[in-house]
Amino acid sequence: MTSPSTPQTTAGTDDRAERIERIRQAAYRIRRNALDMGEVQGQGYIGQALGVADVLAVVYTDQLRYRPEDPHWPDRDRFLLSIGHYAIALYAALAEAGTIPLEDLETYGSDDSRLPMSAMASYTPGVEISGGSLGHGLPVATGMALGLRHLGNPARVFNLLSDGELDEGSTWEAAMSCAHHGLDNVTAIVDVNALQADGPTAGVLRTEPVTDKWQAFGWHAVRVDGNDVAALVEAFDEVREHRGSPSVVICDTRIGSGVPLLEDREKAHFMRVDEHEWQIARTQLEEGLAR
Ligand SMILES: Cc1ncc(C[n+]2csc(CCOP(=O)(O)OP(=O)(O)O)c2C)c(N)n1
Ligand SMILES: [Mg+2]
Repeated sequence: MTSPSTPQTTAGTDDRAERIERIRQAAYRIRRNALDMGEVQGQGYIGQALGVADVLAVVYTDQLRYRPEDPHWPDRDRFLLSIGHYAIALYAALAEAGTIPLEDLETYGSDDSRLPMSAMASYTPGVEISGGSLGHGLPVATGMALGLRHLGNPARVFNLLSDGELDEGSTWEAAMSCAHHGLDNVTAIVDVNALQADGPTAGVLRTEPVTDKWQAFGWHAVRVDGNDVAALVEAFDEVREHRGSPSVVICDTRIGSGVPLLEDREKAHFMRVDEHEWQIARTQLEEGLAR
């Protein structure tokens, strides 16, 4: 397993190019961690983890305030993963952040592991809510953000949703409520990978135009290439300054990003990877970092 970087707990003030390179390196390690975990099971939600790695690298190494050694620090920013099946991506990021030890990744999805295949708050340090049943993240984020505001706590609440989660009515009820209360301490992040369990999002249930919908619900909305670290940094820097309404960063990502072998696989939602392919995947990932 690769070693974690020193966690950044505040937005950096270093030179922009250095900052972006540092995040790119973190995204590489997050992808490496995800491949290592994927190999433990031989299959899983590997494409999503690779696709969302750049987003998680920006959030965990550049934006979020937290103490890796004290996951319950009351003033921490909360990161809520409502898409429980993306647990592999979150564990990869938490290992990079130093919240969970790298050795734990070798137990991913095994009996008695702290890292179950669907994220559960009671099992894993740094996991704020249990996922699985889609559409619960934003309602919880809204309640948490109201509570924090009531307490005068300046912490922010982030919620990572998938495009499939936009099919859930509860997401939009919460979106309305969050905007109604002017909760500018909430940042939603939507991973638009254009895919769901039953096929392309456009065919399952049309969610576009996604940006217009969030704006109509009273949100400050920014749409960005979710595999472009520089563009992500700009978007997250911009929304952190926004006041008066909640913000959403809509991220267009590529399933399997960073590993050409795993991009555009036919069965991409739950990917099976042959034994001999893991090393090819790692080599391709390294080649991508060198470019
Ligand atoms: C309320 C609810 N309905 C259905 C499911 C079954 N389910 C699990 S993952 C998934 C796909 C959701 O879309 P998305 O997260 O965009 O898929 P991905 O990008 O990971 O392929 C579905 C429907 C669920 N977990 N919860
Ligand atoms: Mg999707």
